[in-house]
Amino acid sequence: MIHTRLLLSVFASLLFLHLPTLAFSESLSEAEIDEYTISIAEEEMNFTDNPVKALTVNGSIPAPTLELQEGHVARIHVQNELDTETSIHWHGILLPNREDGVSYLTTLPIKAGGSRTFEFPIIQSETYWYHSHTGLQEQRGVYGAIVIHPRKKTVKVDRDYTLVLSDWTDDDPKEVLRSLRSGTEYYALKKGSMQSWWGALQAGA
Ligand SMILES: [Cu+2]
Repeated sequence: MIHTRLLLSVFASLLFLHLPTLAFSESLSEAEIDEYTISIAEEEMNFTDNPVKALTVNGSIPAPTLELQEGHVARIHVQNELDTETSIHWHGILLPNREDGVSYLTTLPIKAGGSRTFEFPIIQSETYWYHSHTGLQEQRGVYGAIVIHPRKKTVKVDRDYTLVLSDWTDDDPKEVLRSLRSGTEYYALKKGSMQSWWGALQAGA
């Protein structure tokens, strides 16, 4: 798993210090359901005046923030509009293994044109994220925040904001990976940050 993204929530750090108090065994049928449908598709996006193919969730990058409530049950329908398989991993969420979403490890992939409904009790709070765990789909846009509100609010706030920080490149992530692996200093050259032995010698290093 590549953890290149930093998720921040302005309110996250202090709100949720208490430990989960519920066990998985809480009856799913009695709990309230927090339900979402998310749809993964390929679309043209334009962040740099240069339209490129990207992967969106419900038409956006980042994916929509899923707001859940501790003590409820999450029911999330994932639709795959791609012509290739996909997956969604609920990063950092305590859940039954089969709902974890990592293809070929805990959960079967969602086939092209297929869908899967994930369902799990929400036994924790705080800010997390979700992302595709297939190929480099996450790098192309399939990531978003999960905000789980605690049972008991311990900090009074007027308004919560969720901030998702990520980077973007118009280049195909596969090409980025290839360039990085080839060890040709491609990106250092491009940014003019190539180390120069001659420059270092001249500077008396
Ligand atoms: Cu992850």
